[in-house]
Amino acid sequence: MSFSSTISNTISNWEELLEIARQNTPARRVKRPGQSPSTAPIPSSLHKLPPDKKAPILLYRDSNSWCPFCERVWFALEEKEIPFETEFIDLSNKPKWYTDLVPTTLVPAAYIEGKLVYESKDILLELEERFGETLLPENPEENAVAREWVEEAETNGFRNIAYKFLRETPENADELTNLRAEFESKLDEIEKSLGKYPGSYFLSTFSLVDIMYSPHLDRLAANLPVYKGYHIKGNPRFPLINAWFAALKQRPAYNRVKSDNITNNLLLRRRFGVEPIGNPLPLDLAESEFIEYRAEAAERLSDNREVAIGDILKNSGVQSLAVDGDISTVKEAVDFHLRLLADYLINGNGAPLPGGRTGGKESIDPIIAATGAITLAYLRNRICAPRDMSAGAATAFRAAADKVLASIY
Ligand SMILES: N[C@@H](CCC(=O)N[C@@H](CS)C(=O)NCC(=O)O)C(=O)O
Repeated sequence: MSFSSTISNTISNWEELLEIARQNTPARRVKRPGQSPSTAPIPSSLHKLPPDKKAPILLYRDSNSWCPFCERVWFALEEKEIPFETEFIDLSNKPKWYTDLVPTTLVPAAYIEGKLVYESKDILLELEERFGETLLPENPEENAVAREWVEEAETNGFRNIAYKFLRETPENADELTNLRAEFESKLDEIEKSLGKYPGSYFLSTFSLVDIMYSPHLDRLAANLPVYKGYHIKGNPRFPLINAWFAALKQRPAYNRVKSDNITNNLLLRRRFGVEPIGNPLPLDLAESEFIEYRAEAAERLSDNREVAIGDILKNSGVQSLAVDGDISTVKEAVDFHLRLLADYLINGNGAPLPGGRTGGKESIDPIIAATGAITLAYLRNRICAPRDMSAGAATAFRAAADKVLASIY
């Protein structure tokens, strides 16, 4: 069997796809050849750094960009528009120099103008100290409340109670009811705090308090529907928390640093072995947002295709479809289906069906179809936001992968 060039040529080549994608999105990342992760985000404030000057911050964060505490720091750096460099730490195999350097051995840690600081809260406060109190209210009384609430976010037990409810599955129904009631009463406290000042944020302006809570509430809002059948979003008991989520969504920095719901869902299952009982939240992208995010997803896929193809060939199982040890057809079919996906991301429903079929009558070679199905299913679950692309782009990417996958058979 060989991969027909007539079929392959039905889709633009990678250079064309990349060029069109780039015309439709400003999103770019830096490539990190041979390293994990294979790309890194570019701080939105990098242009503020004079040439030949080093960024004032070096942030140590987790290589998969899952850590909610690292997200807090990244969120603040983006909000404050401070240029920074990132060094990624593999948490499954922390380097000795890192565990020697940071007393807690945890991420995040940061060199801030040469001073080592660790613990996300302390890093946030140090940034306020050195780069202006832009994330603390000006009014002295409110400023004091903000500082108190930042401390409280670490000591009020919210996180422990919330993650206990999320991760534990007690046999006894009463125990589960108690965990849920305890969690809801913590959310009631947050709801009450959100009602103390005008506007949608904790204080009368966006502040460190919002940053302390957002990575955790985001993960809970994404995971509780799937793993506990419990909804924060859309729950009439928490109108102010819902308004707060809506306000966060308007902030560009938040959209750069957050994870998408599916990344959160997949992580919980993989990392903590929790079994899903409910459905993921519906896609949280407006139709107008889809267009730019689809272009970003296409740009990421086209720009980083070599790494994606290498990963698929090595880890997805497609190799088992090779005939007589010849991987070339499988490789071409992987490449073809990825171009099909990029094309679909760019052109939407105008994109042709696999194999150039128009009415679905002629059937495609089964090995090519199977390779395509594996490729798309693998990548759909493999991509991870914000490690590989923004949350919005990841949402658009997965929706497109599902759509192309559904057209294969
Ligand atoms: N209180 C710390 C918590 C940091 C933390 O728990 N980091 C986790 C990642 S989410 C970590 O480094 N885990 C690695 C380990 O436990 O070895 C902070 O706010 O910075």
